[in-house]
Amino acid sequence: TEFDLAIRGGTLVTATDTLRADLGIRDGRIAAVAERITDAARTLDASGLLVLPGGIDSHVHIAQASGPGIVMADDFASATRAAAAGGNTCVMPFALQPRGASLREATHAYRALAEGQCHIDVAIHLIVSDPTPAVLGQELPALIAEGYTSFKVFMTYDDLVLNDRQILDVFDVARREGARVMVHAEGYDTIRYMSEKLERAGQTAPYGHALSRPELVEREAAHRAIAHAELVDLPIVIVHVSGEQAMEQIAWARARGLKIHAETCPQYLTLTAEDLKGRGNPDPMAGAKYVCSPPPRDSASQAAIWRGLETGLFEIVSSDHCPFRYDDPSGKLNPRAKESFRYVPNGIPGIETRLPILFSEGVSTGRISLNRFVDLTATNHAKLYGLYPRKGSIGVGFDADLTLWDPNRRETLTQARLHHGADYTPWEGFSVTGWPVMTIARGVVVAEDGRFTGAPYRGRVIDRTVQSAPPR
Ligand code: DUC
Ligand code: ZN
Ligand code: ZN
Ligand code: ZN
Repeated sequence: TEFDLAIRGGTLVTATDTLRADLGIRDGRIAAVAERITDAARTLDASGLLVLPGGIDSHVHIAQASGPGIVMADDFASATRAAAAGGNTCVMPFALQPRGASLREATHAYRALAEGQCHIDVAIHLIVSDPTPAVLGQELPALIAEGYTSFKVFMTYDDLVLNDRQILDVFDVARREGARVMVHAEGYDTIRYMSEKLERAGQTAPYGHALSRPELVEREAAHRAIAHAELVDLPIVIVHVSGEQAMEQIAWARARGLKIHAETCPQYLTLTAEDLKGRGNPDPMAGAKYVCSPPPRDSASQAAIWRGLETGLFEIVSSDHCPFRYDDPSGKLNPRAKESFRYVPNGIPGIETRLPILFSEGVSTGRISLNRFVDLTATNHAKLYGLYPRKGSIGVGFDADLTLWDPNRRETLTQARLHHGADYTPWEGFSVTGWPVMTIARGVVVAEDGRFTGAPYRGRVIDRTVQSAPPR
């Protein structure tokens, strides 16, 4: 037989085209796109279904430390299982450099956690928290050359924040070495000022988190990051943009001819700051389950984010999956979380729900096209982070990373059906139209009907090369 697998009768969707064709898969890659493919060891009938490039989630946190004693509630096995069930074929988590530690050693230790434990492919970003001369001069350039071609910097958090000079120095290395930089744009000092003021006034409940980080905190940091990027002449990605004020900065920068990329997340389309009040749940900590940074805003912000998706201001939608457990007697949740919003770990789970939410709220409602959906959830991720043209689209030579999607299937999101390590979903009871009915990772079925199929760990840790990073 010519092919290992044929996918027949489906409608192929890429970022640019929608067409009726069969796919022939050989050795984990797409070997043929043709009107009719017959000579295959196994055939899948995709009639009535969309055949999409598998989702790429380029912003997820897996097995990452989050402050003293707090670790995220997913390891590579559970996170990639959840990702696959949600229609994804590649995720990009972060190797975090703890302050005072070697970035190289932290990265290699993190990679060791991933090797042999992934159900789908993984590509690893770095987080630079301590740009010492050795990190700037040797470790970071060496790691970039080794295949870790993207990294994130933070403008807030006690144990992650870089000052302006450090940001400039790190940007400078990225420019010289051809790496992609992601920026968490929220101002450290503005947040501290607001947090202390709220605490003095006794506003310590989870909702205080939203009050402590008003939109201007994000706007100011976005502007500062953009100015630093202009000074160094480096394109950057501003991640998890939550509202109109940061969007205005990005639009302003682009009008000046600067290359500023932008990401948003489903939480900024579907949640609001009001959710941090706990949705009527009498448990005073119920709102903690919606604490993420930046915080979700209001319905006007949601509308602005939708406009940004329609106009192309946003190029990618990621989950920013950041899972914690709340009913946890073992104390992984910092016991001080009850004391103040300041100690509630920041982040919400979403690796498994990103695609259904964006499809349902975006495509099924007619706000964005199918092709735009594919661009926002797969193609642009691959292009921005050096996975293209190996991943991110459908065509001869691409990895056979595919999601068969039923655009009409109606489902209700619920924790009981999810595979992630968190013990809740912020979207409990959320109805969606459109569902991943099969996920195929390098030619092998890894999830069916929103359920992980139990295949062995075939996911690889992918090294990238700066040459395969896109032109600016
Ligand atoms: N930033 C992230 O990117 N993820 C979770 C928490 C945060 O602040
Ligand atoms: Zn190495
Ligand atoms: Zn962030
Ligand atoms: Zn994140």
